[in-house]
Amino acid sequence: MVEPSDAVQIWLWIGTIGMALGALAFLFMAARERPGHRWFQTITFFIVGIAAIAYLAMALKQGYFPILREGQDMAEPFYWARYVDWFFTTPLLLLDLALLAGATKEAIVWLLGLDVMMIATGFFAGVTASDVRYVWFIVSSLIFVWLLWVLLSEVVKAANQRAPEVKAKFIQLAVLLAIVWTIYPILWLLGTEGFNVIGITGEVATFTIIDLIAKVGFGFLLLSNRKVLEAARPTMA
Ligand code: RET
Repeated sequence: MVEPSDAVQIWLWIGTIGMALGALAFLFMAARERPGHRWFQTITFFIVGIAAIAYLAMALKQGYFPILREGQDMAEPFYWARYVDWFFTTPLLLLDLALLAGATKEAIVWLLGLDVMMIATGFFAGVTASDVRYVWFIVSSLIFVWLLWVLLSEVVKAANQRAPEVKAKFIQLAVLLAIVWTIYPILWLLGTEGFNVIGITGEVATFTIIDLIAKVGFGFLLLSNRKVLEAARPTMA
């Protein structure tokens, strides 16, 4: 690896533009609502806004360093900027979902705490050159399973108390999240962090697509129905 290839760069620019357009759309949606009535629009704006920054850094050939991993014969870029993005944005995605469900504050702390632990251990997996990275991968994956369990038990229980249209929106988004998020560890294993079956271009391309679905797609689905958002509005302020 000398420099990221043109194909990698194109995907990173697609990610940057996609996230930036999403951020603009959600900012606009937030601006249309009264203060105190735009929690979901605001949280979702920050999710894609932060991702746009991470993608811009990567597209500008920043936020990575080359790493030669055990079992591979060539150094590959390790994009640490992704993990900074995920560290802040995955808790916000879960917060969106937990507020929609009307989860207890305690359940929210569990969900976000587990998520932060999953990303931190995932970062150690990615940054480690030796096969010790698979130890971190397993730890992170176990925390991920725990997180999904909290989401599908505790948080679903709260959502069951909601009005039918809020509950239906929650189920739709929770299913999308559970499916799309499960692709991340699989892609990690297939990509350069793991066994490098698909190569860096395949990895960056697939990450871009699933990141856009997990953030912009999720955001539009969540924000598309204002009646649902108003019914689920947190009453903190
Ligand atoms: C890693 C590798 C270690 C094992 C596991 C992972 C899970 C990552 C996830 C990331 C989700 C990212 C999202 C980004 C949106 O743009 C760190 C890949 C379990 C679930 C939703």
